[in-house]
Amino acid sequence: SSVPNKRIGIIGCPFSKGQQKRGPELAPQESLDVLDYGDVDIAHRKYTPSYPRNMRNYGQIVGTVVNLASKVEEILKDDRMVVTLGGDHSVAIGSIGAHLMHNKDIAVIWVDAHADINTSLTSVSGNIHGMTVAVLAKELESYWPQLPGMEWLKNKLSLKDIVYIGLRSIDPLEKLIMSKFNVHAYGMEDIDRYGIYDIVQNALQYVDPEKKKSYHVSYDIDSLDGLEAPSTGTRGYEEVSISFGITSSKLVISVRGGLSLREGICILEEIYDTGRLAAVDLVELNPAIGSEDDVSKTVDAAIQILKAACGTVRKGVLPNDAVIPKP
Ligand code: EXY
Ligand code: MN
Ligand code: MN
Ligand code: MN
Repeated sequence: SSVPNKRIGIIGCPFSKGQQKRGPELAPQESLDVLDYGDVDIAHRKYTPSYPRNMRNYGQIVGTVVNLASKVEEILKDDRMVVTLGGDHSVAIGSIGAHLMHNKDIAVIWVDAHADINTSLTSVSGNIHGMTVAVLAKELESYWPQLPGMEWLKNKLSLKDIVYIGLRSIDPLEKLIMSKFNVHAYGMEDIDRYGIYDIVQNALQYVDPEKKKSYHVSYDIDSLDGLEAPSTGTRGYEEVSISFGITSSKLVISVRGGLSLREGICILEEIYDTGRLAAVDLVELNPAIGSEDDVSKTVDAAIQILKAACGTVRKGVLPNDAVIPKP
């Protein structure tokens, strides 16, 4: 049986979304060796004069993910599991890009309400966090215009090496891309049908049948139900038409029915158990959204997820060399 990596490196990539918690509370056991690599420098200036269309804040993002990528590579070279604390989901361009530079043979488990697989030409919002997978994808290269500043991303991710868990809000053109390239995905309905444990086992079997890849879990906190993790910007959105007599209007509503925290924890526990979890992103936690209670609930949820990623066993572990005290 493989020995899981107990050495961890944490890196913060706050972008403009505010602060995130990190530190000793993430260390589930005393035997964990957690090293804080600090925060990534956020690029503020425009990176390039040829700014691609429909990609908001491109200059800042392209500059920041390069900085993040070099830190992530450094941590992987130090033989530590990398924990990247976002920031929004565009940070995964840097963390997964770096993981691919370090090891071409990776498998990405993308846990999210969303597929984040829009190109700049399919995106309705122009938000790059909804394009991360498409930026990384080898098969989608010809669907993008020139992306200046992304040349460092030489080893691209094959869409065969990613599997989604927890989808519940997909744009029509994202669905088209996923179907054209046969992207493997488990939506909430699949979890309802088979249960989270079997879904995770199936996902890993699909993405890594030979059990040899280095795993990257990109965990978007909006995969959790809004009741479990309210402080996030995109809890899954859906446009609905409502009509009152002769007037009708369109309304954007938040999509209910996400993962329970227990399902989220189970995903990370099972992936940790493989002994091949090399990198985790925890993204889209936004402390500027909701009440103080909402924020602490969401932070708590994120910590439980990260503890599972670091090998916490909910039913406890036997201490070394201990005896039950007698009077
Ligand atoms: N598909 C929508 C878009 O492209 O704007 C919503 C994306 C939300 C992305 C969040 C991070 O997961
Ligand atoms: Mn996402
Ligand atoms: Mn999302
Ligand atoms: Mn287990």
